Formats: sequence, structure tokens, C-alpha cells
Amino acid sequence: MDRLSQSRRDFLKTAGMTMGAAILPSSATICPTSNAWLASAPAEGSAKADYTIRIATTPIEIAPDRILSLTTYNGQFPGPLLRFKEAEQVTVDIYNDTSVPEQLHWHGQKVPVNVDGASEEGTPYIPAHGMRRISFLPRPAGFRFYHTHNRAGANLSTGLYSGQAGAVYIEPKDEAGRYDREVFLVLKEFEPTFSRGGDMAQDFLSPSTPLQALKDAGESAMKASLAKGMPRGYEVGYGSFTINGRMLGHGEPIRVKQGERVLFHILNGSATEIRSLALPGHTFQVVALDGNAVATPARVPVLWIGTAERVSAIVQMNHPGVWILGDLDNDDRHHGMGAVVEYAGRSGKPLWTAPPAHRWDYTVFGRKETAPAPEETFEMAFAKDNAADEGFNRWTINGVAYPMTGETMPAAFHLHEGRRHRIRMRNVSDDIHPIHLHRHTFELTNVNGKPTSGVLKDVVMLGGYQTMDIDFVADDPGLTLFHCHQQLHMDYGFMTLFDYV
Ligand SMILES: [Cu+2]
Repeated sequence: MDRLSQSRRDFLKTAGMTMGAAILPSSATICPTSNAWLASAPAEGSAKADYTIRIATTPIEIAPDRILSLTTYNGQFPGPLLRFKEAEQVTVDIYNDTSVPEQLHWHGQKVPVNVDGASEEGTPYIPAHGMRRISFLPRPAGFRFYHTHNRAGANLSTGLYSGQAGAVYIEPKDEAGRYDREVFLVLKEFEPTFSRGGDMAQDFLSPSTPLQALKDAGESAMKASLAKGMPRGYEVGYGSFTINGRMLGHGEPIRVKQGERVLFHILNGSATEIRSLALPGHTFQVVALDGNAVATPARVPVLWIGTAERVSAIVQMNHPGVWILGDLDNDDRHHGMGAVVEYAGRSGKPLWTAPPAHRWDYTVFGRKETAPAPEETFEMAFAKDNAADEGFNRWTINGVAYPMTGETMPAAFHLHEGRRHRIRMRNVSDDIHPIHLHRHTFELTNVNGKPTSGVLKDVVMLGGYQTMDIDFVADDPGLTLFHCHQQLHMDYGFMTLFDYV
């Protein structure tokens, strides 16, 4: 038996054991004052973990005879779907079979710093050819994400360019929404290459009006850089596109029956890209964003999903046929970004038709009432130094680029436990930034001039030359990382730390 099938079997076995079985004792210890679960190495002869994750580089077939070398979780892409129960302790053994120390980040969860999986916060690395055992209380309930938090820099085989991404579902005590079955989809591109500023600015957000002052500042900085003879900074493009690790037409179809309500949990596991999805003749009833139920579930013809965002949406299957659930970008869809939806009793070539024009507006899912006033407000401006770091764009928050040396930095912003804080963000660049806050959930309170409330997220797309306010209660003490989730941006400065004072 090869090692790959061995590790898969081990995973299935341990995952199976947790189903209805008593939680196994482990070597984890509890810090009684903060209720934080602290990780420690498994003791000699200690009980088996509830879950085992093995990081290793393996061949992954994304289409017949299209086989990539990828670092993955448990030899598969996406990594196994991890189902936890809210606030029921789990123990996870993470083995690192690579020669590079790794960080596994529990994205969207309220976990202590030494579990979270970010070296900047002080989480210990999973040593090369070593392991870590961690224990924690999964929370909050909903659709979460686990992925590597390593810096990639110019190395396109590591960080989120690799295959280290998977879905987490934390079952709530009461499941909301009526549906017949659920389908998890992980969107991901592979075979990355660099280009010089090939990316076109995307224009799909609403409200869409840029702030003239931000635009003037961003454009004059870019003009000055080009006038000095600087080239445009590197961007990343991809050769292949997949849903659940298979290119369009090469995965198992999503088989549905007429009249069914299918709940899709969709994760954008991309390192750098924003994705769109449509299903011809159908609409999406969005019920949750980033795993958190929205204040106003609403029907949309197209989903736009920034890097690391998640959308949960119910589709009423009332248009029989064989369809392509695919990206609006023809080129990306032709290179694999899609999956086939096949009604029972129907056959033939899967069909695609472009959806009606539609803009993505987070406030549609919110409330009209304004959110409570914050007790403290932080101002942040995000800017780009074109090609400033060996040809890569350097990104700054209030003029400061997070250093890329790997050392721990002092926090730039200070939180008070229990207080409601607001981050007022201004984007002095034409890129859309998927902004992420670790270990906390934030509420959108103003989207480019439009007040809102009731949309709770951990990543949000901030439009080019736009503004946004996000509020959060400081309720998880410890260093807290804040960054753009676009790998090239976070790797070249777009990152900062909060601490609790
Ligand atoms: Cu960014």
C-alpha cells in the first residue's frame, strides 16, 4: 500500500471515529482564566487525535493526464472537508512531511493565538518533518476555511499558490434554512506564472463610484513611477482553473433532481483572484456570507467571491437540463473554472449562457438601520508603491509596509477588550483588496458611502479608490493580524497587527 492511500485511510478512520463517538482525551491543557485551549506536543502513548492532517507534496490529477505537483493536505485537493461541532473540543495532529516549516490557519474562527496559524501573531510553526498537536473549541458555527499562512514571495509553489486549502463546516446547534442537500465547492487556480501588470481593473461592485481624491492620489503616484522609467509591478496569471480540484468537464457532475433546494457552500481558495459564478436559468438565494447568516437573504443572478470569501446560497432546481455552473470570464471558464450541473434523466452537452448584467452589492444582504456607534475608530489608507520591491509592488498601510523578514513586529494599533472598534478604510489604489481580520468577526457599517448593518464577515472586498467602514468587538485577546488576502499584496507589505492593551 502506498503512503498516500495510507494517509487517506487514516484520515477517514479518525474522521469516522468522531461521528457520534465520545471526544477522546488528549494532552491539551486549558487556561482557566481565558478559556483558551493551549496546544502542546502529544505525550508518549497519548490518545489518538480526532483529526490528522498531513502536509506533503504529491501528484494531483486535475484532468486526465494533467497531473500537477502540489503540496496538499492528506494527498488530496481540496483538503478533506472538516466537520466540527460548535464549541465541542477537537484535537488535530498536523504532520509536516515537507522540508519547510508550515503554518495552518483556521480562517474565520475565534481561536487563541497559538492555534490560529499565523507566525506574525506568534503561532509556533509546524516544523519541517515534524508535527504539532493542537486542541481548540471550534467557533463560531458556519462555513469556515483552513489554509497555509506561509509567505510565498516570488516562490509560486508555496503559500496559497500550493494546494493547501480546504473547507471547514462547524455545525450550529440549530441548522437554519430549509434545503434538501448541501454541496461544497472550492474554487482554485493552478500553474501560476508572473506577468507585468497584465491585470485589468474589475468593475462589478456597487456602489461603484470611486472617490475622486483617492483616484487623483493613486493615479499621480502611478504616473510619477512610470515617468521614472519603472516597469509595472508583477501580477500572477494561471494556466488551469478548477472546482473541487477538477477542470470543467473532468469532475463528477453535481447531480440534482427537479424541485430540489440545493445549498451550495462556495469557497474561493485562490491565492490572488476574485471569482464569479452563474448557473444558466437559475438564481442564488444568498443565506450566509463567510459562514455567517445574513440579515436579509436575497436572490442574485451572479455570485462574486473575493479571495478567501465564502458564500452559502440555496438554488431552487427548477430549470431541467445539463448546465455549466461557471465563471463569467470566458477565458477562465474555458480553462476549467466550472462544474457541470446535471438534472436526473437529462443528458447531453452542458450548456452555458451569460447571465444578465449584475453588480455585487453587500448592502443588499444587510439592514437599512445604521450600526451602533463605535467607541474607537482607526483610520487606514492603503497605497501601492509601483514595482518598488525588486519588481514587485510594495503595499503600505498608512505609509508603512509590513517587513518581509519574518520577525515579529510590534502592533501598530491597540484594542481595548470589550469595546466596539471601527476601521475606516480608504483604498488609494485601483485594485480590489480582499481585506481579512484574524480571530474576529466584523460587521460592514458603511460600503463606499452607503450605511448598512447586519452583514458579518471575516473578508471583504474593498473596491478600487473606494472607502469602507467595518466594526468589530474586541473579544479575543492576543495579537491579531489584519491583512489583504491577495497573496502578492500580503507578501509585499499589506499587513499590520493589533494588540490588546
Ligand atoms: Cu490587496
